Amino acid sequence: MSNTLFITGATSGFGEACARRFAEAGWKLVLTGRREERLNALCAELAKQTEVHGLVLDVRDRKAMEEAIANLPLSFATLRGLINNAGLALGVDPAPKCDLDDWDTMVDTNVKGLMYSTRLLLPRLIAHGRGAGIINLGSIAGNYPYPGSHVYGATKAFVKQFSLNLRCDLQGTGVRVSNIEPGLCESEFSLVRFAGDQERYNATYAGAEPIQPQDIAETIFWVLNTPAHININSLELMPVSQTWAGFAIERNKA
Ligand code: NDP
Ligand code: 8X3
Repeated sequence: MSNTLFITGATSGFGEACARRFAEAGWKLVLTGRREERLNALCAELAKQTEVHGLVLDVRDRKAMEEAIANLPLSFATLRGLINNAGLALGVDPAPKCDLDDWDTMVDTNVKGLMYSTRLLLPRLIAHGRGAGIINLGSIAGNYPYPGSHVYGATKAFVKQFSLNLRCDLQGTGVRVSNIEPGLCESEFSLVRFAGDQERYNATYAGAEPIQPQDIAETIFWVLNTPAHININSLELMPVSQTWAGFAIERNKA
């Protein structure tokens, strides 16, 4: 059976780096994202190495997802891998100052979008069977609290539990499920989070030697290529420069 991979959010960051890494190894690819120009350019470039199918898709649009997946070309009928990568954080303001629309967007993308792609693609992964795998992009934000993480961190806690629960239901199918939980990584993620503010982006990564998208792609490539009898349940990674802050204590002024 051929090695075919479906990636949500392949137009930048981890998704794009994964597309390049797996194309290099000859995997056939289905790549998705909302930014059509970028997606087309990437597909055209990678088509020189492997078979690629691009889908301009918003993972929040359940109907569009259903239609696009139902109409995948026959040569992508079975999947060895699904990388549920499309996701975002919006803002770091404290909860009382947040815009409810931003909270909706994070839940709709990180939770519901991931739910849609998983459910719709499960039959194709099960059809591949032994050796297939779902890679979910969780985060350290799903493991540890920090100020301004509120709904973003909660969506990643969903990803963590959903990944574990899925494993139970997939027992006997051979399909593996892994939750990749990165810390500080340099990508457009922070431009999106800070609404395009380049100075805040620069300050976030300055002097921190953050993880790069290629590092995540290499990790995911390893996870999907471990022997078929092994399931990496979760893999948390941080740059060496990043550790944990202490507990916050508010003290009486008197
Ligand atoms: P990027 O912003 O570089 O990439 C995000 C990708 O998701 C883009 O391709 C974007 O494509 C796609 N996307 C966003 N919203 C939608 C949508 N509604 N429908 C379809 N695609 C969408 O960020 P990263 O590569 O860094 O992040 C990838 C994942 O990793 C996210 O889930 C993020 O939460 C997680 N993560 C990131 C960390 C980091 O520090 N960077 C650390 C831990 C986890 P387009 O805009 O074209 O639709
Ligand atoms: C992204 C990592 O620490 O900014 O998920 O939440 S963090």
